[in-house]
Amino acid sequence: MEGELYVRLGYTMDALYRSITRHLAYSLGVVPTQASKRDIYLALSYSVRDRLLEKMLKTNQRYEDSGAKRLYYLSMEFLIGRSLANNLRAMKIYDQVAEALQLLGTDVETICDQERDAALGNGGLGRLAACFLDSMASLDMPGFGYGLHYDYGLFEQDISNGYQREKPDSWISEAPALQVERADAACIVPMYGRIEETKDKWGRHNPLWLGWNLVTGVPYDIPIAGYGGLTVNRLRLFAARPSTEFDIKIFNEGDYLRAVEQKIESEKISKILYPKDSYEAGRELRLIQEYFLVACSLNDIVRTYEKDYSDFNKFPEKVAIQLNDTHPALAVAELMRILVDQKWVPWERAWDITNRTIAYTNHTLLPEALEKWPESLLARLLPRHLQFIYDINQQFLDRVVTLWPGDVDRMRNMSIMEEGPPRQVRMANLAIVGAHSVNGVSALHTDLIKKSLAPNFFEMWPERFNNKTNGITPRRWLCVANPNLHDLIEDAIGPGFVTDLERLRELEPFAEDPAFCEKFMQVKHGNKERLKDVIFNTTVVEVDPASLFDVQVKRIHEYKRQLMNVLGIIWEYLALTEDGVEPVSPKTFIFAGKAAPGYWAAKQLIKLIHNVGNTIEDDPRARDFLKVAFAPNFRVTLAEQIIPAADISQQISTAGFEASGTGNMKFALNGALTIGTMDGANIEISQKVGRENIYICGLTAYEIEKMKRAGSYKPKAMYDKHPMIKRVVDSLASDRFCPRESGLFAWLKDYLLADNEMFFHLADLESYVKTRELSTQEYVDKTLWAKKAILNVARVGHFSSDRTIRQYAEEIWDLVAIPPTEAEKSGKLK
Ligand code: 7GP
Repeated sequence: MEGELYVRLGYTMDALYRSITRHLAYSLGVVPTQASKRDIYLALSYSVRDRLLEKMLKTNQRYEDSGAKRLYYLSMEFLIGRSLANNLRAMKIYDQVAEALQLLGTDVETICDQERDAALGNGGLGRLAACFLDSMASLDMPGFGYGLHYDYGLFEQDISNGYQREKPDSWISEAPALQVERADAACIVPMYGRIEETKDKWGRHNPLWLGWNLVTGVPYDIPIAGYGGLTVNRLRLFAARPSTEFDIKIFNEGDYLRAVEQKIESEKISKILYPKDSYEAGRELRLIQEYFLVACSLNDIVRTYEKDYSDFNKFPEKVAIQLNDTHPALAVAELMRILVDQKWVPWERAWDITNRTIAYTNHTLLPEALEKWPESLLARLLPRHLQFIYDINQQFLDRVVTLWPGDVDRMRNMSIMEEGPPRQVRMANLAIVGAHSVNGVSALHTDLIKKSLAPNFFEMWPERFNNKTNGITPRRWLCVANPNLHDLIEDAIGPGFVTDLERLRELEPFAEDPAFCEKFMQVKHGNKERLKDVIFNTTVVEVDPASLFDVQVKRIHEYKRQLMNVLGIIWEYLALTEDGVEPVSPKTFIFAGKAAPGYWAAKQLIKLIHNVGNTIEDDPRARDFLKVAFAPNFRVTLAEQIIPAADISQQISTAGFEASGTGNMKFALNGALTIGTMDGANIEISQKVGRENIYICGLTAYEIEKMKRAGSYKPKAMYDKHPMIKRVVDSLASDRFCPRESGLFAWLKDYLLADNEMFFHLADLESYVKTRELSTQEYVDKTLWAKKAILNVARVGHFSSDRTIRQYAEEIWDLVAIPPTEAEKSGKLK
């Protein structure tokens, strides 16, 4: 069909109003005058979805016409949050929609506030994936996400008597307004079964994988709008469904119950996101999930490629695959299997294609997060893949032997198989061997990968290792989260900086402009007022927007050292109540974050934060100076409310442990000053904003490493020597903060004083407390503070995920932008 491919959709206020009312009637069956807020939210989302799909089809056509290379980002997590407001801004229809909604007797904020978060991720790794999708679309790059369509996202966190309680997050009721089901592109995934060793007609070894179970992968596409709304990419999420073919066979055998059981079994695969941000050993269902993602994605990728090409010679020139950590590392074996077993590509050639296509990003050095899967489990679940892993390993070790003959230790260390018992497959080794690029996510982290995580691999393939410092999308983390700051900046430096964030530099002179400083601080104050309400509604704690908002929000983890923050608070509390040292400004400490359900120490920390807060609140000497609030159920939407309101951002991980951090960037972009250790991207942030505009404390990664090796960290000696450290630790271990639950926190004293305390809390405590004091003093000088905050905003343009994605595109993927045609820009249909 030539000419009008689609019904023409309007973008005026009028057209949007008609579209919303039409969806109210014909998608939801409600009369506009009787529509609830939720009805209107859904009708508006459907109207937006129509328009996104229109642009998505056109974008896809443009990519096909160009024959350009495509990038596929494989990730077990995409932490999207809400979509509606972001899409309205990207498509530049926010104001029109606001007007249309007024005609319906409501307003755009209220309606956007109806949306639930899509929480298909745990933390940094999943949120980074979401920022990357936004940047690829905004840069007109053919880059697509592949993930799982979980029924349940990350659990909801309730707080009861200071303890975390988990509740299921049933997200899918919300999903239809965001996505389209693509049953036409479903694929079939085999698992389990056995290998039968046969010979082909030329007498060559020809193993067959037989007797598998089949599961169907049904794709759901979520349109991802680039800024400007012309390029719309897609995130494709697979849901597991029973394979109909298999069902029919059992049904025909008359075993109805077994067939239904099988159905339920299959659907389990995409039921729930694992709620750990470091992996949990040995969970069979998790390995099945990882394989399911890989099998569905590669099936789709290969099918798309084969529409245009009859052999695989051009595959690495047309396809790039990025592995978001090792979770999808089975892609190495699966691509080999497809090429060799299904497409008859010779092994060596297949290996070359695989290696040139796949790249791997590491996101953590924590030993417990390095995935290993028992050989026996793989032998059962994926017998053919295991054979490929053996062959890959054999070829690889042969090379190691030639390069370092007789170096058995090196071989043992580099092998993809770890000797047992039990024998295990090391997924990081598989990813490093299989990929042409291995990258870390900050300069320090990449350095540590080279020197401590994989030094032997670095020696063998130095050119393979590279750094891509993380970034964040300014569309969500400035335009959507902090519209008033965005407008203020736009008034000062003009439009265009949202897609060219280095332009924020032009703000620098305004740091000396008293009128601008005044307005900047007013915006911050407005954001603090907004947050005050959010906190009051969820905790009943009343915070004072005139106080300093000192914020630490992120997953609860020992290495992130929320405990050190609490020790600092207790220090200030004791100084105030026992030594009569008043802080120069009233302070509000704001925490938020989820603990993995099985992580006892992290859950205790949540309880501790609550109890310290209550003790201070109950103390008339302290409550007017210090306040602690723990905002429950941290998620993207809450981050959007908290970050713009922060004066201080706490980024105090033990140096060497936080791969990069991205929260640190979001806070700086919103004008908070960082108190941080020399860890992850904090180091690069301090280089950009200037040491005088950031509060750095604590030991360096190098110093910590040295002390660890020498065994010279003696926390007990520090406790004995330093009276204040002693007082803080003793009060923590006493019943002072748990009068009704005697002994609750006593364990923390043993924990902090043990020589093998991994996270060096007491080693950094004094430096940390002094740095906090300095920051509080400077906060009182409003002129100085405004200047520093503005300079932070002006100098963090580097941390836009647009910059990160450009680097991936140029240095790893060899991916180019395919910008909209003139016809698309002028709004004409093809
Ligand atoms: C996180 C890192 O902890 C954080 O430092 C980094 O900024 C982020 O990835 C994005 O690169 N890691 C995870 O969230 C995670 O789940 C386990 O790591 C593989």
